[in-house]
Amino acid sequence: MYQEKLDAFPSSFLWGAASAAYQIEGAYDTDGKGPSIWDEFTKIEGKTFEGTNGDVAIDHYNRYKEDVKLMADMGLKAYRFSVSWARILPDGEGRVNEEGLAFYENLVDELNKYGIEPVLTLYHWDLPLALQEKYNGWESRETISAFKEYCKVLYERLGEKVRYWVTFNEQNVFTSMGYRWATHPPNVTDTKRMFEANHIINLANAEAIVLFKEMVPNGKIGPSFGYGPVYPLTADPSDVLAAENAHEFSNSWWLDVYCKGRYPVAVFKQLERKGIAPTVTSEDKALLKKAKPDFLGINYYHGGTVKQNKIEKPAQENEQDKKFSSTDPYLMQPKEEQSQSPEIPMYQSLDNPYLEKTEWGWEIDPVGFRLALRQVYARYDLPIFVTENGLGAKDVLTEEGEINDDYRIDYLNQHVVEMKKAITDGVEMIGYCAWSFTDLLSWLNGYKKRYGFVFVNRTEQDEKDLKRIPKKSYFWYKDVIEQNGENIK
Ligand code: BGP
Repeated sequence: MYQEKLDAFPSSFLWGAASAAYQIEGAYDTDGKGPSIWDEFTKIEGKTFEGTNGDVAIDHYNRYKEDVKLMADMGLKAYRFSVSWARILPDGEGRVNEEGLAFYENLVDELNKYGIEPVLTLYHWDLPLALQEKYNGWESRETISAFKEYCKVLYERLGEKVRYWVTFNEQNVFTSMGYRWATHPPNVTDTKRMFEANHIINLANAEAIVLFKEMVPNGKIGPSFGYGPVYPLTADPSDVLAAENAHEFSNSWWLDVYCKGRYPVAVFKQLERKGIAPTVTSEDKALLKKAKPDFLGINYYHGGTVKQNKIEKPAQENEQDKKFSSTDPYLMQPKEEQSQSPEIPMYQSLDNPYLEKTEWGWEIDPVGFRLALRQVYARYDLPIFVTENGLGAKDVLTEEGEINDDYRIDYLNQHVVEMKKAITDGVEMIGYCAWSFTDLLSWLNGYKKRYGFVFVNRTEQDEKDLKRIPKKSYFWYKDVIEQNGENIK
């Protein structure tokens, strides 16, 4: 849809930036924090880039005041961060660690002092190790009770100070990486177990929302989902059907549960045929129906392109048939053919011939962002908070001490324009958090792949002085915020 003039961003629009505890905090065993599954996983040889881990990360735990000051100087309106569950409950349940709680309370106070809206993510992947060891983590319903306990502590302590809450970050990503591809903890390769664990997490998400409504009536809560639109390679109706299959499998499989309280039927039946559907009781169904998010958090990096399954139409060997790498989290696709692969009868993934890629092979697709916002809003009728979007790149610190990341400005600008078009289309939006505020530890890519507005002076092996240096994009975003996006064209 062509629009001659774009609507302005709402005056309350939250221009923000995001992070996650394990990727920034460091202080992995300080002040009574218990270990998480990531503390353990990163120590397994060969799992992360050059063996990087979050033991120190960017030392945000000790430097949060400096980081928040940089946010304030930029004029940031919102800051999304996650709480490390094992700081609050070192054993995942039971004993509460006051020092851990104090850290987040201080952080929130610091943000509020400058008028920066805190956006708190309850779970950004760092499950307390104790729960993994004791109950097998998300494969057991005991972990749901532990999660409720943890939520209760935070709702009680921070419910008055934090308005926006995110339950789970990218459930689609951490379940597939963790239980199917063994590229995240708990290092499992079993599709059946993945779907069972995913169902347990759906229940935990629902319980957290139900409890929130009782305890924090003035707050807003929702999950953050890694969404990507799916394109058919051609107008061949079989390819269009394949795209619908892929969409239901990669997006609706989660979003329908969050918003409609039920699984999409065609995918569920496909999993049943394969013998890998999750076990869903009637109590589960009632709980899922009861929990309604107030908004949807959308993390957008890219979508995917598919064509008809190769059983009905075997693939010809050409460049287009290159399979997606298993580390691409946004479109589930088998790296090697697993007997349990439910995708094989549904679709096959390809590169999109119209899109360029980042250095890490992620397609760059700003129009897909508008499409994502439109699709999600039309289907679920909830306000959208973009909780992540950004460009991972190798930044260079010049001899003058500058980082001229014009490529990042260009990327973000293109995406913000498309968001403005989506707003003009009528999509109700709360805000936009770029990923990320400072540079931080990329889960699997160390410090080579950077996203921040603020450079952090360290490498994989050398912690250096961890100095914070605003990049060129920092000043660009400052300007965008100041003008409430008026300068975005
Ligand atoms: C999302 C995660 C973030 C962040 C981002 C970039 O999936 O929610 O935590 O890691 O992706 O990912 P990467 O560092 O792998 O490029």
